[in-house]
Amino acid sequence: MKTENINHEFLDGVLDGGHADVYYHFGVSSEDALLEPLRDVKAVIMAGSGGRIKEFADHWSSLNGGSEIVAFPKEDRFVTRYTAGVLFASHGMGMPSASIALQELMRMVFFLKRGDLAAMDEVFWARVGTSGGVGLPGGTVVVTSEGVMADLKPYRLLQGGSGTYWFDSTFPAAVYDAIIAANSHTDFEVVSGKTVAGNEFFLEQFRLDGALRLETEDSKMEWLQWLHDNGVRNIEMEGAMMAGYLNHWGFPKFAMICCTLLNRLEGDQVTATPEQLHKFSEDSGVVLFNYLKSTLLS
Ligand code: R2B
Ligand code: URA
Repeated sequence: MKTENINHEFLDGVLDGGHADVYYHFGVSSEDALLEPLRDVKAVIMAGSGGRIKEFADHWSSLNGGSEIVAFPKEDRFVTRYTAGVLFASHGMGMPSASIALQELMRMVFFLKRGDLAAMDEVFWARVGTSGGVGLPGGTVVVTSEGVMADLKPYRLLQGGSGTYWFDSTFPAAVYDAIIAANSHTDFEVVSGKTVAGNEFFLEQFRLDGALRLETEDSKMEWLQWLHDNGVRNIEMEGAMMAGYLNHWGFPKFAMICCTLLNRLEGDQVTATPEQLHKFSEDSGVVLFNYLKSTLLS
């Protein structure tokens, strides 16, 4: 961990009982007894939708002999479940929403591990989601090697008035290699590659089917081809920020696993059937659980 990047000014007071930490968007605080069983957390798994979180927790519980599932009471922002060492939490859509979830979860992990940096080093983080493929057919699963923004540069935020905060939004190679190795026998393709995180589903992903249309067929195809030539394999909306923040604190183990819903070189609209979409989404879960089984159950 990079202790110099952890907000000790605020967080150390939580450990020594000086003040509580209120994880407002999750509806819990560091003083809630509900968090006590979570001290043993080994992995934090995030996904966009609350429904997936409930399914993931149910599945992980069944793989762990029907382990008890702890549900956080507040569900109007994020849905959260904990079972058998894994905390599952939804993050909504886009980096503004997901950054709220991630920052509160990072604080929660700091509290749960009592600020023990070696214990925090052991925690695995992942986002499992959907994406648009770049040169890949719908149904491929991409394990991200590097998160970039729409200009192929790393994640950054405005530093109002004075410039820009830059983040390292690469993903640890040992982890994405291990995830791919744990999934060598699937009936679908699992590949690694760079992933663009767009701040917009339509405009920053160069779609022509939004209410607003700022690109042409030519400029869209030129952008997509440029992404492809530079090793981008899919486009989603959270990964670059997540890698940037997790790297900032120095977590060594994290990943993003996304199924592709369509090949953006062939279109903009998501026209897969509900059955196909269900299978695509299930497959990204299969990739996650094959890895979790290989690391946490063996
Ligand atoms: C993938 O899918 C969502 C948009 O449909 C967004 O959260 C993302 O990253
Ligand atoms: N999610 C995205 O952000 N983009 C897509 O094209 C599909 C899913």
